[in-house]
Amino acid sequence: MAGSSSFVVVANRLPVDQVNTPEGPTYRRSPGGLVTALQPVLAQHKGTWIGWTGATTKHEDRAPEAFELDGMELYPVPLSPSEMERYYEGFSNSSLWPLYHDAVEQPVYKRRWWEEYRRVNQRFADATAKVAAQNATVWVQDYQLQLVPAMLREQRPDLRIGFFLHIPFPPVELFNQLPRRAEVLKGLLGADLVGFQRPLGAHNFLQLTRHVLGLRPRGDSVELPDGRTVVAGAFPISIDFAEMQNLAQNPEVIQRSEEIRSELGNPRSVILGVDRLDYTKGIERRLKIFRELLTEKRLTAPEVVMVQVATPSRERIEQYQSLRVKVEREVGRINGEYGRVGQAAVHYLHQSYSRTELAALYRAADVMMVTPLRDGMNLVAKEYVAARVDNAGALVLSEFAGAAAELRQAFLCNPHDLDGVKESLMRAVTIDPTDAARRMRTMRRHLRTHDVQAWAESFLTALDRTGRTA
Ligand code: GDG
Repeated sequence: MAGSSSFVVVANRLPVDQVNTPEGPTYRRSPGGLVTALQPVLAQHKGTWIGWTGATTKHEDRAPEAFELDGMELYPVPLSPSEMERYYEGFSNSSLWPLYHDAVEQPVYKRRWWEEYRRVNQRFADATAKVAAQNATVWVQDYQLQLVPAMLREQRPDLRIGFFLHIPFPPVELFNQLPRRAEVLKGLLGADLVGFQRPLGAHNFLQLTRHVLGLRPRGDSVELPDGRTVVAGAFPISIDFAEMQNLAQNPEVIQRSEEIRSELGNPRSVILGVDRLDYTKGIERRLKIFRELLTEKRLTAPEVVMVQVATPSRERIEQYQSLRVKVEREVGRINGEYGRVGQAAVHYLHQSYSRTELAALYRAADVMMVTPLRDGMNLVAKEYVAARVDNAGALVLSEFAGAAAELRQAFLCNPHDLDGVKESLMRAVTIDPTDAARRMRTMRRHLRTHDVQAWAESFLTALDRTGRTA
């Protein structure tokens, strides 16, 4: 039986943070570009967002009731601690995440993880089938839910289904490692439109339908044996540009950014990194580069200092624990060799910050280093540009981040080539203000129109079109 929502978003997480009060848990909207872009669409269409609240519940417990927030209906899907371990930490983040990021860390495959991934995907699909109205539009998000489109279509062929992958989609040679590769591809092919960050992702996907399933993709689509056509395309995600720009113009944020510089000892240059503590982000190499430049005396501390915010992430997974040890060892080494009493060379912060503090940090940074080994898009790079309302600052950006395709005026570099990154960083540190302003202005002009609202609109328009031409 159909439900009543004509627009449904399905994502691993609901856009909320749980706040525990004496009366029990309540939810507060979490900051994020995705919810900013989708909230107006959801509010307008009596829409529902289906996802996990972020707190595991024992099997026997029921999921919290659906609730309303800012005009959106939020529909919680329960996850038990062992499902969390196998579906989320296991198959999603220890198999798929490293594999899809060029296997920069060795993916781990375990059969019981797959079983749980399938079961949890089925639960999300069942919930969606229940709440979606007849002929509704459903938008499934990201690698944790790749089986949902086909599971949903089986129950509800009337729906128009879109899928968007936030992370890279690997080439044939890598994807072929995946023990359940055919099932994953068939899962995605349940959608009418499969969206990727970059055209290469769409290309890899279409090639795989040929190599693994023997289909014959043509142009940007592939026809299935049942006669249905699935379209693949690139929809580079972006940020809420206006939100970051407004934050950065706020007098309190400006004052805070001045305070940060003075707390750092008023250095000539502040180099900033802001990342989830993840091995795809290239944090360790970035620190090594800074150390080498200090050793070679091309940079000297504390005239130049580095601030590295490494937001805690996936802390129960072993590879993340060992990354933390390696990063912290490197920070200790740099400060041991190049710091002074009361004057660190690297300020390392394994903490999560508010949006206002992030905006103040962006404004305080002369150089922003975004040097992932592989990244679907990288929103931090775009946020830095949006925050530079003063047209100052310079961005060093990895060619392996999706954002590099758009932010061409950044100092682009290959994060595997340490000497190349060093050159880019030195050019950014010593940039002439007129050149910096020219580059920043061009990047800002691009992002002003290519924001997250435009992204959602372009995906949903394309999804709508697939229904008409089919
Ligand atoms: C995945 C893909 C793709 C970070 N620290 C704090 C904080 N953040 C915010 C940033 C930014 C977001 O988290 C991180 O987004 P990224 O895009 O940089 O990276 P992933 O988390 O890996 O995201 C990526 C993205 O999905 C979207 O499709 O771009 O390629 O890997 O917005 O500002 N926010 C707050 N405190 C922090 O300490 N409040």
